Amino acid sequence: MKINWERERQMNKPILVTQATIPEFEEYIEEIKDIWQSHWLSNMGVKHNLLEEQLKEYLDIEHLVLCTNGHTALEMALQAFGLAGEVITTPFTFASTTHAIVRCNLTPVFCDINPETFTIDADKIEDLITEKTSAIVPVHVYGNICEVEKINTIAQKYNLKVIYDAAHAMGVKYKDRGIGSYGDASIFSFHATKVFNTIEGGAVCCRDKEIYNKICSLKNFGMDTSGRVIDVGGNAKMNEFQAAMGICNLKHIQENIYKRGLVIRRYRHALANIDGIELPVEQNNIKRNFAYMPIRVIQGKYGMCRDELCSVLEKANIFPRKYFYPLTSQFECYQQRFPVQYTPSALKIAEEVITLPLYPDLPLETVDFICDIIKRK
Ligand code: T4K
Repeated sequence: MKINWERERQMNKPILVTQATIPEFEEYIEEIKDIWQSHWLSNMGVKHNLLEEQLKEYLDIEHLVLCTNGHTALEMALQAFGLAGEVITTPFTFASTTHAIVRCNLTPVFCDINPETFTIDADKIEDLITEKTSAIVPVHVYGNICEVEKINTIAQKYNLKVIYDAAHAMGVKYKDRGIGSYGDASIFSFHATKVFNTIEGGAVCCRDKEIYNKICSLKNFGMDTSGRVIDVGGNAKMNEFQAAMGICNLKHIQENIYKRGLVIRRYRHALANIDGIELPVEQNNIKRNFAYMPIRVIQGKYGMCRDELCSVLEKANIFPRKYFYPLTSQFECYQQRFPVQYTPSALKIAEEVITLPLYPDLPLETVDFICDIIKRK
């Protein structure tokens, strides 16, 4: 396909890593009209409750608690299980995962990742288990699925809880089951940058009714349905405007995932067979959500290193991101706080990875434009 470089240049519009998906303006206005009539803005209102029901069905799970964002969802899930001591997790993730663990007074123990899927390497978990281990917090990073069966077997053997950070995995299914139904609990992020957004937002899914009740209370200052304060909770309630955005966006999610898939297919086609550019594996038995487009830039095989390629793209007004560099285990705020395990695969991949621009309305000719720059090295 012929690239219209000049048009791109004239538009001079930066191409960012993503662009929030929003409904038609009129559609949202229509959805929020009754909020004006009712004056009911928050505290588990009609929109909130409707979205919870819709998401339970869409995600194919029994219990779901909506919250203000994915991060508070994760903190509440960790708190609800009353965990203590050490938690085995991945350093190849967004700050939120490790911060939530540390903010819940737990010690993260970093496990290396599988270099093909970028998720926690399940074969390395057992070596990290001690008498202090209480849980495993794996991440379905980029919407890639962790080895849920192996993780489940380990958790059963050692009596550990498994709480998945499924922030990237909205709508993903594995073996025909909603991904949120694996483990003891999973959290989703509905942030503006995600496959599905409620502006800011998130949810916890869990199997156990008691845990569900506990999270409902934790998100509302620890109050139960009769108003008794039974827990030291906080405020993580999703408001009606967020929920209304979710109701609108949920109507378009399938179409948006389909369009994301077309963008990814275009990238994969254009970037196949370039020395030193590695494309992510496509997992089997998965209904995917096409959340991110990570590539690896292999120094020595490609003409430049990852950071140099980023600079070249930035000069062309294209802004990919280094999700996830540095590893969370390298964060300044954690130094001297707890021992950091050696995770060679994660270290290597964090140095090589770039996530390319991806959103449903990203024009395919812009994808070609980006790939052409990568090909020219
Ligand atoms: N666990 C994992 C594994 C996560 O990745 C995250 C969040 C969480 C937990 C916590 O979930 P939340 O509490 O956030 O619900 C972004 C997102 O803010 C964050 O949600 C996400 N992960 C992380 C991977 O990416 P930044 O700092 O890179 O975002 P920012 O502001 O640079 O935005 C990236 C691009 O998105 C912009 O270049 C343009 C576009 N954008 C952004 C915003 C805010 C829009 O088009 N509209 C917008 O409103 O963290």
